[in-house]
Amino acid sequence: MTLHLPPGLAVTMVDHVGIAVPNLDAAIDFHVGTLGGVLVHREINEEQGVEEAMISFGASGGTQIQLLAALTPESAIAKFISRSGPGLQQLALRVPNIDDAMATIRASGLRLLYEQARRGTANSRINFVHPKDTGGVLLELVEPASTL
Ligand code: MC0
Repeated sequence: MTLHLPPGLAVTMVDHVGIAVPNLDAAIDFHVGTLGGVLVHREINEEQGVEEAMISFGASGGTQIQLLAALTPESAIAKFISRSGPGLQQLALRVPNIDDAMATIRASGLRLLYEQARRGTANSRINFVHPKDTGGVLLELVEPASTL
């Protein structure tokens, strides 16, 4: 798959991959108990309509798995599961500055889902690029609360 990202997007790493799950506790049990990950963060994000849990692997951290459960039937996660079933829902790329990244995406003609960045996990700032503009992947841009 080719993601048609503009060359100027200053991605520093894959921040996380998001998995839509029907039952958050069961998914945490699997990722921690069976896969050996560590639950490093859990929160409810009402605006996004999700309860989410971050799973980290290995001593150095790095790319995490984000488990996403719907809070309401209108949630993007509920719609995704009813259409496609549980599974990979998004790829999140870390950027040093979300406003710069959004400007670059806009200049490239790709569709951002939000006019302004919104609050994401652990007080990060996030936006999304429409999956129809990225080769079929819902792409999240994330600026962590403290840029690493
Ligand atoms: C929909 N489509 C996807 C997709 N969701 N393709 C790939 N990956 C996805 N996740 C496809 C559909 O199959 C359809 O294709 C086309 O996009 C348009 O579908 P739609 O009817 O407009 O679909 P909706 O209503 O489900 O909306 C899709 C959209 C929505 C991406 C706009 O899910 C959205 O606003 N997502 C951003 C917010 C979000 O995902 N929040 C939850 C994570 P066809 O070919 O049938 O036309 S919150 C989060 O991630 C935070 C906490 C964080 O990380 O910090």
